[in-house]
Amino acid sequence: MRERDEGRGLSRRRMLGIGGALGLMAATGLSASAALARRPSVTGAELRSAVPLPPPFQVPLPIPAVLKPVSTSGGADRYEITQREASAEILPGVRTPLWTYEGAFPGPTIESRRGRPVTVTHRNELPVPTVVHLHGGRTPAASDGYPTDLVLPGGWQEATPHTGHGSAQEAHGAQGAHGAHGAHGAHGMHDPRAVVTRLTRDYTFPLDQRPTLLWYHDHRMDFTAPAIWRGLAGLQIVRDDAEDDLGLPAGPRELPLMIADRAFAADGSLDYPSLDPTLRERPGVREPYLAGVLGDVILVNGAPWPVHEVDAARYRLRILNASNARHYELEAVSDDGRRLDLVQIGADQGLLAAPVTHRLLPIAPAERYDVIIDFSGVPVGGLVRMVNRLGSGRTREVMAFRIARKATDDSRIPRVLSTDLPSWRRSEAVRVREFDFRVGRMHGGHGWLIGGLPFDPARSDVTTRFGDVEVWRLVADVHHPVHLHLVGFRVLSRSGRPPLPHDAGLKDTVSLRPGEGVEIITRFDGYRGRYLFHCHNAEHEDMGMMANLEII
Ligand SMILES: [Cu+2]
Repeated sequence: MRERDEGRGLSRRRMLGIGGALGLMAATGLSASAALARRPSVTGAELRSAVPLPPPFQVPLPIPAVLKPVSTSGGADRYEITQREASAEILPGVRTPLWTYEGAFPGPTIESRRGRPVTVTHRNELPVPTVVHLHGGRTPAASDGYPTDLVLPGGWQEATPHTGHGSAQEAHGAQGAHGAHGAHGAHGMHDPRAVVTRLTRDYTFPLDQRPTLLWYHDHRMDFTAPAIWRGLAGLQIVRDDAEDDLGLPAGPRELPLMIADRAFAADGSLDYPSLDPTLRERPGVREPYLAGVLGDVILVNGAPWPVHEVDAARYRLRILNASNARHYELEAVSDDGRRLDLVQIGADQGLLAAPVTHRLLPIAPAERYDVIIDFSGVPVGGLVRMVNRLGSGRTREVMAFRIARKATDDSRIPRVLSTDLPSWRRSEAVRVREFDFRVGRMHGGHGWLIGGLPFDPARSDVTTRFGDVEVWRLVADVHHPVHLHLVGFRVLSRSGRPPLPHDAGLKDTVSLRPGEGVEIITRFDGYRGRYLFHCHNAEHEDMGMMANLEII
């Protein structure tokens, strides 16, 4: 197995920075399909930590605490989350300052039931404005965390105009007062529809949607990537009776796994190549990292290469790739080199119709996979490593499971998991749209563009009628994990061929590979209002790769 890896090591480990992208696409005149033929496995550049890193599989896997509601009356649950600075011992013996939800990274998990509304009052005690988005939530626009719907810190003063990308368009007006409408993006674009609050904001989530794993994270205009990197990410789980009745592994045999890479500076802080480390004024990252920021430490639930003791039984792994730019191809390998099946039961937007068995599971930033793994065939004392086939050196390991004891197991994997998946047909689509996701010129520098344009909150990009079914064709230069707010979609095709096995089910993020064209189909319903679609490589998102989606 090792030899085979070495044989294709060169291409497997090739990383594509923005220079590489431009080199492939523009300077040499290579077409997208030629770029695809070279198959770079990663888009982005890796930071190297300046502190000693611990050996793998020493730190126990943390399970994020479940947040207690402050009220459950009136058929709805109310929660309060304070966003504040905290520090944590992520690497043994090293203190790391973080930006957190409730002092923890990941933030506390919110457990919720389908159709039971949840209101979360977020209080911003961080030094910068924030925005909360519940990724995968079917949420009214007012609570969806539009990037200019800022929650300002108590004492926030409007920053002086930065000279960021040197654009003449960057004329800032005066920021509106307390609770005012209107906000400015860092590139000086006034957004008259923004609803800005000071200190707190109530986000209301009806959760009238299929049960699944959601995640909440920061979505502030121009500064989403560094804010998530500093720790602003947490999980929310939606359940319902039908799923509870399936007999899937549950309780301690259901594990949320938030995978994220990070790098550490010499003083123990999280390293990140921000142009403005205060994250107050000038957005963006240093040139080598424009295509994405990768870390050399793999965290699962905030712990480096953790280990978890398990029974020799089935487990349900609810995997989220919360990395800014890193892609993974996960496989589970036992001591004797045997690969365990990863039986996928759910996608971003809930249960599949039927299980799909993988040996190798690709997972792009923001994607979620609901997977059953069976440890019953592994001897007690054995170790099963979760390996990332796209990594090299330390980033090849993710975490491990140590089989601690024999155990009885009455869980099962039903052959039919759900019968409510939408089955939209091409013939139902009232229109087909095409969007190019490409590197390009933006504000005098390099940016990431959709249809040749960088994000502008004031521009109409897509306007669609409530209830319309549409087919979208998404075309990529390098890797772009494309995310639609509000709606789930089905993958119809990849470069004219049938979808891949892991494209099954209802998704809200689809991984475009270099040079690929992916067709998706969806119905725009749920709520009317202003939403977004964007690349979920968080650096691309901050540097232009978003667009407006208005449902009327
Ligand atoms: Cu992208």
